[in-house]
Amino acid sequence: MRKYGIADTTFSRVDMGKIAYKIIRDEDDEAEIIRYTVPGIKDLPVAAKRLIDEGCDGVITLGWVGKTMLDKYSYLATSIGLIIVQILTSKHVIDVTIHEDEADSEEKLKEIAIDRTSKHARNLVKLVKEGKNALTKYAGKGLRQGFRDAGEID
Ligand code: RDL
Ligand code: RDL
Ligand code: RDL
Repeated sequence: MRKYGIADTTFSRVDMGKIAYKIIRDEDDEAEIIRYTVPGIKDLPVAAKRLIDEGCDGVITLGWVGKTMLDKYSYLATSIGLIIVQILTSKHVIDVTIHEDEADSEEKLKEIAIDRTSKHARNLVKLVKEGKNALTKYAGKGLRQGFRDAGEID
């Protein structure tokens, strides 16, 4: 039985955990899905590690980063932590991060959050279900999450 983990935060201003849950359920209706909500991004690496220790085949983390330099340093630390978890466990931890300075309006930020979460939740299911070559047909296509695809240069 496939098992997915969702780690999200109370700091986030969009309920991305709910969106990820729905997408994973739609894409893999037999799977077990475990959600783990923590206060903020720096708590995500251990949440991801615990989800994997409990048997998850892959995890999606959903973080929201504020606008200040302090927030950006917190994200850098988080990102390194998430990469360490992947190396230690040999499992994918798909990092969905929304940076509050990516857009000027709340509406646009919400749009980015929904798009990035949905696309990466699908990426996670593909990687868990099909493995190494699941995304190979999209290689070099300039795919983006949160924005329109940049496209391939020809
Ligand atoms: O462990 C408790 C907190 O330290 C932890 O939840 C942090 O991730 C909270 N946090 C910051 O301290 C910060 O400076 C967060 C941010 N910035 C941020 O931008 N986004 C967060 N948390 O989710
Ligand atoms: O785990 C899912 C994503 O977080 C991961 O695929 C990142 O590598 C995606 N990504 C960024 O989040 C980013 O801010 C990439 C870039 N920039 C980049 O410049 N090039 C990438 N990915 O290949
Ligand atoms: O070219 C515009 C964006 O792709 C670029 O600004 C990216 O760095 C934005 N971005 C993030 O900041 C991030 O944390 C992206 C991701 N994550 C991501 O997972 N996928 C993206 N962009 O395409």
